Amino acid sequence: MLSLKVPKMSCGGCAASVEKAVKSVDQSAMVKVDIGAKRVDIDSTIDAGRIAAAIKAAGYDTTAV
Ligand SMILES: [Cu+2]
Repeated sequence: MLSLKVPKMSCGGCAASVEKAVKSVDQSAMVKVDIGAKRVDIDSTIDAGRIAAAIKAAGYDTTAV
């Protein structure tokens, strides 16, 4: 399980964008977004760096939890 803080994520639209970015690198990833905590939990076999890069490419910086 990979947990990331996404400070700029503030609404459902952001959450959808982040989830879409994760799924673009791993279609079968399990993504759980907590907008209040600005946190994303991702269950995936894909390298964490690639997932973070995809989220960043969608416009959201991430930090490790
Ligand atoms: Cu938003």
